[in-house]
Amino acid sequence: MVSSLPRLTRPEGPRPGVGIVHLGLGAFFRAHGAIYVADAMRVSGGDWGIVGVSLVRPDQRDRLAPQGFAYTALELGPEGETPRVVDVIDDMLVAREDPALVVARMADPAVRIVSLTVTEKGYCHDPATGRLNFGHPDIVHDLASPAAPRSAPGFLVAALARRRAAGTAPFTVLCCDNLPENGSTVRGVVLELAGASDPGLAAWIAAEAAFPCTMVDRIVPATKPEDIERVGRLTGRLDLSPVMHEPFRQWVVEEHFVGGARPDLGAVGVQLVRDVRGFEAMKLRMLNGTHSALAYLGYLAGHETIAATVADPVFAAFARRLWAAEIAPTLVPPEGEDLGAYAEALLARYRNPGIRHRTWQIAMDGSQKLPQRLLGTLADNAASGRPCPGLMLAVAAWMVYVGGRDEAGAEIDVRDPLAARLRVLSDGAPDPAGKVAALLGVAEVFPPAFAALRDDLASAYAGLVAHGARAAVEALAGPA
Ligand code: CS2
Repeated sequence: MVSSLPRLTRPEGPRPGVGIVHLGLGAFFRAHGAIYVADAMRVSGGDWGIVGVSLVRPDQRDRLAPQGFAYTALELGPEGETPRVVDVIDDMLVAREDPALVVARMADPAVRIVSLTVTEKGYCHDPATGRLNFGHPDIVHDLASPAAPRSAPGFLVAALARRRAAGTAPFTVLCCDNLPENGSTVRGVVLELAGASDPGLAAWIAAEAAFPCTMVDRIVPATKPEDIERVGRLTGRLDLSPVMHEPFRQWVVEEHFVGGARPDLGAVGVQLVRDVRGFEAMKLRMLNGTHSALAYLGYLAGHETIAATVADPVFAAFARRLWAAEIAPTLVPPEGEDLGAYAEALLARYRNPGIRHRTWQIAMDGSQKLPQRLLGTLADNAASGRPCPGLMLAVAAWMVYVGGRDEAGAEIDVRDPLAARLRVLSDGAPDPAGKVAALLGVAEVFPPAFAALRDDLASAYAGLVAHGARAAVEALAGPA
């Protein structure tokens, strides 16, 4: 038992000033952006300490506060594990407890960047169109109580309004979520929300603030109780909030910051570019697209993790088929990238036995993820007349998954903001064709043109139900 070990404490040493507020301080940012920022300060200095914010729950703050907000990042490589203590988090706030304090910290002139990992659903937008959902309960709330917001867009607007009133320059909004053209998407929702109450504020934000697009990449599974044990045994310290990550990391950022103010990210391997779109499309479609495909199909076939899924040669062959025949043909590789090599590197990353990334975790929030991961690729293939049975099978697997029963008839714990509605639609239809038609009617997810794919999706769905996910994958990918 590691609970008797001394608690991890913050290492002694000079403490940089705070320059960043991060909304949604979860495992991913702590294993990715925070480490880059720590590295950049180590190389080039600067006051880029981070105030982390949890929007709703206090548990992360409660685990980190007794450790002085320091935590262990454990790199899990095929050849072993390497721990490192990260001490770049200066403080952590829980927005639901004191929203005004969060707005005040974001409005501090010393803060030059507000970064975000609030997950796809945290932007309260409509995933099919990218527009703000004015019917979202948190947006309704934030329009009524703008000084005590609940949503991430609400906090951004409240803090930018405060800065404008105080004559302070806006901050750079650095979105680190897997959204298409993430900076532009967040800019759009912020301008819509600001414009609804104060068009002058929206015009000021549009003219003065910066919303660089970014591509973020590192596989960081949710921390599990056994990870706390593992880190304790390895380091001799009790850390209640370590993060587990693979060795690989990539961050491509559009070079567009208010006043040019940012940590020296270029010195530590961040690619600062003029246009992120090619990198982003490659990553969202090649990595996240196959992640989601393997998550739904792998889950239905009874696999707990991505590594277990691709250990089955039928699934590895299926991923390769998706990359080569259905995803890569829709992409223009960014300069310096070779899509074939990128795909092989992804498969090696998925196989990393140290990373226990649950299919169930990746399957979460599919309604928010499908458009940028699978549906855009599918639409591009359809427009070029290229058949894409693998992508069809993946979307059909999502449809089976949100129906809430696995192949053994057991209940699936579907986590998705639309879960209840999706279940009602699925349960209300008698057969695969009816279920597919009903789900294709969810306009937040599927553009109207997808109605034309109904028959193909229905036969993929019927195949999954009749033969099971593994057999359906094998039928496409060839025998193991
Ligand atoms: C995953 C991503 O959970 C998911 O949906 O596909 O978190 C993925 O691990 C990262 O985007 C990798 O960079």
